[in-house]
Amino acid sequence: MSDRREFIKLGVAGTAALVTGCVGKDDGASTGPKRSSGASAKAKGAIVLSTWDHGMPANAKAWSILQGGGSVLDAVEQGVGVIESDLTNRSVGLGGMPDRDGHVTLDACIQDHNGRAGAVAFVQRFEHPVSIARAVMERTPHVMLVGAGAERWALENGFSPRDVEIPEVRKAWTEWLKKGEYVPVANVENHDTIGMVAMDAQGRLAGSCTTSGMAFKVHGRVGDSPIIGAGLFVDGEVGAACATGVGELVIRNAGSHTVVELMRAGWDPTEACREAVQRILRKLPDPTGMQVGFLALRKDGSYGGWSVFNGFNYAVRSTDLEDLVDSGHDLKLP
Ligand code: SD4
Repeated sequence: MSDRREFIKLGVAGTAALVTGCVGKDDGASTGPKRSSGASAKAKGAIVLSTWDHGMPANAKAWSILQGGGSVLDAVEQGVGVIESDLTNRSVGLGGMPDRDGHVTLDACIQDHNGRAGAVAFVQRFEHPVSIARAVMERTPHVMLVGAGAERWALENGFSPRDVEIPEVRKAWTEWLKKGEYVPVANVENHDTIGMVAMDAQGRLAGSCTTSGMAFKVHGRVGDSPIIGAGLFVDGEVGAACATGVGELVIRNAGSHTVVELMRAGWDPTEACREAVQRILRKLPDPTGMQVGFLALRKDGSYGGWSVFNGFNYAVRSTDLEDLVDSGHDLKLP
């Protein structure tokens, strides 16, 4: 496990030193629309962005759909679907880390150019929660279904459950049970929740987000990832944003919606992500282990990301670029 996911837990004292000693890549200020050192880039035409390095294969799939004339909604659904199907991924899909009762519970959402949205939360035994989310959007008058009701609806609507037993995950859970302590951790490597935002050549936007959530969470806990406005927000007039990291912080600050609204007010995508991060930090007495990263795409093709700590990266695919980019950050891990 530890070779795939390397968590760094900061001591409280260590973090306090970082907060005072190393805030910000440029001037260390914590308020206002500052020019960030990680400036936004701009793509011409279609573009796909997704969180972490598993965003690379996800983007490749999404891009092939766009190139083949598929819709941007198909692209964001099937792009993240590649990662949901990867059973070696410990934070997305059925290969994810379980909650404290040993159950892998999944959250996902999707939103289109016109603001239509679908979501599922706290679902078990389905390989593609993002596809159920899309079906909720397209086949019901609702936005979100959760738990047993979502599972029953999925069964009734043609989704088949899949039972997966991964000894390595079982072992990690039984190890965890020895102490049974839940500590949010900042994942500084990668392989975390996947959020994807994309735009086709006609300027139509869509986004998706899917996760198994925080490892060893309380059974029933739902994070930001399936919450429209928190883990994802798409507004066809403005742009799209998605989030990764400690979901509670993202929900409390309506993270992705905040980023999009800042872009609507004229903020550059990177600066909008940074301001959303700083709003979280301003209310957080101790940021120990509290990684959050935002990724944003504006309708004019400009894009950027920002995170609390270093270590967050995102994958970019456009006509002339296929790359993994380190986001700017406010706090530095030792
Ligand atoms: C959650 N935001 O469930 C997700 C987890 C995550 O990086 O993104 N971790 O809170």
